[in-house]
Amino acid sequence: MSLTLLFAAGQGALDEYRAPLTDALAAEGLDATIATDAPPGSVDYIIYAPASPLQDFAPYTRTKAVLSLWAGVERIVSNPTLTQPLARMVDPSLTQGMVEYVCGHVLRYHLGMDAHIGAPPGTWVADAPPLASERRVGLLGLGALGQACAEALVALGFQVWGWSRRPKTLAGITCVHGDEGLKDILQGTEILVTLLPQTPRTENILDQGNLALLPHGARIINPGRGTLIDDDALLAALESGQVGHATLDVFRTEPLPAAHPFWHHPRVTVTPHIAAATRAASASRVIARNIARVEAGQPLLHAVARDRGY
Ligand code: NDP
Ligand code: OXD
Repeated sequence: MSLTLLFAAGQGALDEYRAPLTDALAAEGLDATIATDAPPGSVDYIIYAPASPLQDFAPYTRTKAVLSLWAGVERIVSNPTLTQPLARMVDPSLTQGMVEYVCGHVLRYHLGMDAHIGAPPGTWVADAPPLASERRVGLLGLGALGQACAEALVALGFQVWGWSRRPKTLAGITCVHGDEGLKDILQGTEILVTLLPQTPRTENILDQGNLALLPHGARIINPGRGTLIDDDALLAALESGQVGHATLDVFRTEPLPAAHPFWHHPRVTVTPHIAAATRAASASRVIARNIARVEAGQPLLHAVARDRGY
């Protein structure tokens, strides 16, 4: 039986996906038609990205799952018309991209690279950085991405702490959770990486009070979501020196508006939501595998828990 897949990921997105998705479906032995428009009652699966105008999922009565091309699902998870199971993107290439972004920016801070890159000719300050084993890096979020980053940072020799909602035990990582755990991790963290999802409970988690818990001059890297940080509190903490520098990849409004103070702040690096892209070839394999599982009566992988919001 042939399946109908609705590719709802925004104008032109299917151009990039058609060939890899066709190959991935064939490799799973699936016969499917991929369309950007189809009668709702005929659609077996929806492949979704937030650029799609699709908002009303109610007419898709036959649809067995909505498969997100994004890891973060905050723009779809609370849609009241969505009653179908929702899977988010967990993909080795996306994870690898995030590991490279996080390790690169952690090493920039750890090694104090800016001091040398920006130094006037003739500057000779032989101030060697500490070893990674003398530096504590903290991750808020120990999910698919946070955990992979934590493991890579452990492999580089850092003292790694991680904070999650539920308790965890991970080799080489000091894992904490809950309100007390948040305090503990913030108090000792010189370089903080935020890899939490956007949910009502994570909004403004880095507010004035929590930023004040960090050691003076701490660095922040946020590839998670813009809402995790109270922008005004961060700007104040940068002014006072409480936060030494911030690298921000995600923002409340994207693209970051031209007038936003982050663009011009000397102690902020803005990257344009490029920490980890979803790559068509590997994402297509993830999607096809998940469809094959559902067709075989197996549980959907990477299912989003609606009540948790991630
Ligand atoms: P996961 O769902 O795998 O992990 C989320 C982590 O956050 C889990 O460890 C979870 O805890 C923790 N968490 C969630 N809510 C809370 C809370 N209230 N208190 C404490 N911990 C909490 O997500 P991923 O690792 O795959 O992705 C993380 C985020 O990264 C995405 O949601 C997205 O926003 C962002 N992202 C950004 C990209 C970019 O290019 N900038 C690319 C891809 C993703 P627990 O383990 O206990 O459930
Ligand atoms: C994602 C992202 O969630 O790119 O996949 O931010």
